[in-house]
Amino acid sequence: MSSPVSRSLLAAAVLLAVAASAAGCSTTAPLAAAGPDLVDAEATAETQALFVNLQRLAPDHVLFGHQDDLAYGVTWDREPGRSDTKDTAGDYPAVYGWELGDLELGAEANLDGVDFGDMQRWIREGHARGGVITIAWHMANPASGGNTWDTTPAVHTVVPGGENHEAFRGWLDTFADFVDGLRDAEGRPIPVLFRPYHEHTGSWFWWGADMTSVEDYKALWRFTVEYLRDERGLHNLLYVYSPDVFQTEAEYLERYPGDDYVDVLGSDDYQALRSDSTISDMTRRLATVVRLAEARGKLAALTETGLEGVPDADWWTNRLLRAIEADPDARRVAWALVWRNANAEARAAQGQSATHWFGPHPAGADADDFRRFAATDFVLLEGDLPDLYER
Ligand code: BMA
Repeated sequence: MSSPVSRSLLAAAVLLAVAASAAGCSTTAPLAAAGPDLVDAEATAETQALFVNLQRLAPDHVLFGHQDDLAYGVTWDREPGRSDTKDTAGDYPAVYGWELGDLELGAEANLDGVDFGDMQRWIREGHARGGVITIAWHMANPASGGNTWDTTPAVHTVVPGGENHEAFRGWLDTFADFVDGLRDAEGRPIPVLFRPYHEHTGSWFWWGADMTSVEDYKALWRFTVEYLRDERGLHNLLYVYSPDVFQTEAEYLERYPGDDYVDVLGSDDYQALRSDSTISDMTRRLATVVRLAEARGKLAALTETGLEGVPDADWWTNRLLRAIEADPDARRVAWALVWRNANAEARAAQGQSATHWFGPHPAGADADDFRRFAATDFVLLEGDLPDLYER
């Protein structure tokens, strides 16, 4: 984290090693600390650093994340530099969630109308300010051509040997090309926490529990990793597993593709924070996820949460923060991401609920409470972050 110091230490170690080998001595000391044990043994230095730094922060902090934060807000759309989080608390979120649904169809904008070129620009901006990028993908149904919520069984058709496998490689290529275009100012690939096939313990997406077998789900996940990493050569991805709510460890792990295929153990949980009486369910689930993750040398995260319209004036401190802080294990989650703040006018024009927001916004009844939440030492917004991309 103290970059100039670690750079000069590394330089000193290199000089010593060079001097030692010039003098004919052998040295057994490693030149730099060993890398973390990631899905991708060739992960870029910045990707490794992100993992290690999130691990360092996790015991004492949670990074606040928000989906589509830079693209639009409750009352605005595509305004340079704008963010409902910043408008409310004076700083951007620490984690930016983005969504790729419809990229696989060759669309210019995602299923929520976010232009993919704009998205790449916002990802570069957030990363340049020191933020963290996570990507989900509400992918269309490859068997029926319907959308992501079309639950026609499809997984068995895209795994190796399936009739849609070749076409599905093409869909993964659209992802690989998009991610390959995510570069920092020096041309280095921007690290991305990739969260595919999420909420698979539920049955509302085509990869959901009732639509596919355990083995086919695992095969889909493993193929995806191997294709992106080994065939497409992407080395800036950390892979995030994120079931929906679960009761037992066995249920959580039922479709887990294996330690070699997952870097972060996540949990999507909207259910528990709807009422005071169920907050402890989230605490219990997070504690379980943290223990499972740490036993494997992995990170844990609250990968999606929120309450539509944030109707409670103390939701941030008295629900979300309380749920995370209530248990010494649960509080070691690395980040917590709330879902998007859909533009109210656009939603109403489409005949959909106009209160589809999950983050803060300045006119919200919860705005003061979000500021209290953001001001704690525990919660980190972007400006609170150390350099996450240097070890
Ligand atoms: C859902 C809703 C949808 C949206 C989808 C993908 O939870 O917000 O309106 O299309 O996520 O972002």
